Amino acid sequence: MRIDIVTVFPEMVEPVIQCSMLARGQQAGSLQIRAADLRQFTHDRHRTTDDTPFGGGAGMVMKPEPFFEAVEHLREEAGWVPARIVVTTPQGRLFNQQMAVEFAQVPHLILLCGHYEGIDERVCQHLATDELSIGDYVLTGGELPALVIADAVSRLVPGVLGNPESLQQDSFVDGLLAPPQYTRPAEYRGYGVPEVLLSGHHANIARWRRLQQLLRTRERRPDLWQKVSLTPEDIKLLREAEQ
Ligand code: 6SD
Repeated sequence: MRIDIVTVFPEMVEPVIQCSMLARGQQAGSLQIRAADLRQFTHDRHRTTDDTPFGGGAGMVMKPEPFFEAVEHLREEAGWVPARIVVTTPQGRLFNQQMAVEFAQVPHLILLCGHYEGIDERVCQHLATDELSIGDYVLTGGELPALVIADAVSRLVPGVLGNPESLQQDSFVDGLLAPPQYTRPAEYRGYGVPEVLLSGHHANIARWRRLQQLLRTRERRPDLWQKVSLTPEDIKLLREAEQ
């Protein structure tokens, strides 16, 4: 899979994509992530990427032409394979794990980063396939949301994570939060570890973990809990826990 992050601040994005899991996926060859400098797709002496808003108002708006030309260049370079072209904005649909799974199946993901007051609406309407938000708060630009999306998608690309089984335990995979985890020492500063995890009884451990997922999701995320479909076994686990 190829991921391009189009930005006026490539130096903000590059260190992140050379680090951690993202670097590993790239070494493994299953993933190619790059920062593309939006200014390379300008044609004037000052390499202008923004201009004043039509209709007046404070701040500047990012011009459409460099984005259109950048996407054309990157898609041509990638051989016009199927692509999703994402603009990150607080006005977008809320990004979630299901979208990450969907994007990980597409060979080319292009993330367009806005700045200032935002991007000319024609980019959003006629170039982007998706407008996404990573949460209800306002950032100074699209680089951090683009990196968040790139990270969430990358770890789902086969060959990026060391242990693909761990994906099954992720929060949100079955609409539930993940259970708590513990490691050695079994007692630290007087704080213990739930006995069942030390028992070696795999069926009991699985049941305990499932119950923790149910309890945490109900307690912490009523929005997710509303959508969970409980199995008869889940109902039994919860009933037993309540007694
Ligand atoms: C002006 C941007 C691009 C400014 C953003 C996205 C989310 N979820 N919060 N803030 C954002 C994206 C802000 O360029």
